[in-house]
Amino acid sequence: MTLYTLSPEVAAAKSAGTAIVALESTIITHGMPYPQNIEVAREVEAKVRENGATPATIAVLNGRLHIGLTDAQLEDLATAKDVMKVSRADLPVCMATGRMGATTVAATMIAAHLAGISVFATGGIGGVHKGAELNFDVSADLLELAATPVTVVAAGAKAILDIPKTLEVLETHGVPVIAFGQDSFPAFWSAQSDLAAPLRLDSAKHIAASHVMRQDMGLPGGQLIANPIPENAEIPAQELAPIIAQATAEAAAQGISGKAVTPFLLGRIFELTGGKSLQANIALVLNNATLAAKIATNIAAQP
Ligand code: PSU
Ligand code: MN
Repeated sequence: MTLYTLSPEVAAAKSAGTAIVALESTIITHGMPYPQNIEVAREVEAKVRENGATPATIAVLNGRLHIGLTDAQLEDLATAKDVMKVSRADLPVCMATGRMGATTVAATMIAAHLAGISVFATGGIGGVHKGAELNFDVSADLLELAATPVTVVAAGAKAILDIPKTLEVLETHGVPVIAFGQDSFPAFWSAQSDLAAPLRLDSAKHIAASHVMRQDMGLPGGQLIANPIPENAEIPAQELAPIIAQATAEAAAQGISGKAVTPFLLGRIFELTGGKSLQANIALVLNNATLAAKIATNIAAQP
């Protein structure tokens, strides 16, 4: 038996050799509340289509890995209870035991690569958490970027993370971190940060060409494309700093650890901003879906 099921739409795109963009599902189940999660998931898929590519939202439904979900499957996932947050370590366990699972950036990259999909759009990646020198909390997303040849479009990293340490780990592992159209590394809710991005490219065409160059050279690992949030959707960093500090302190006080840390922080920031963080999050995910679709169409156009 094959390892996964393609949605009819994704199967058609694969036979035609047209562009496909992978989308993750942890953002749906653990990153946003219902019903905004399902609305955003549908809008992101629509944005990919508008820009000439086919969306492939990835999740595990009753133990089956799905590459592309029908609307009914998307709804099942968004409303299911007890959905596992599935990273590299969890994916085979979730599949072998028939559970529902939402894939993180790491697991979505693995699934996309299995299905021959080169480009993936998300909001923010996991990274090195604040206090990592004591708690050792480093997301498996960073090691996946080093291992699996998928180009990931994100809006940089959230300030819940230690962004300088996140960039250092990516550098150590040889992951190209490429800011789109600017010199600084974007900081999720803010387009600019005071950190220089290691690399910069100004067109989807060049990003596609460097993806293809890595394949031709046989280099393992992907590219991280850091796409700044649209300026009209930004939230000033000084407005979020005290909220992030509070959420981080609460996580420590309540002994939250392991894979629960990121969902806990995202949920508290949503509550403490009265939903404002979610509006920005939606805008940047749509913006990333647009760029990812353009990169994917450029890759698909290569001979
Ligand atoms: N950061 C965000 N939004 C998210 C996540 C991270 O701004 O939804 C999710 C992604 O699925 C990411 C995962 O892959 O959290 C990382 O979790 P961890 O830090 O436990 O590796
Ligand atoms: Mn972690």
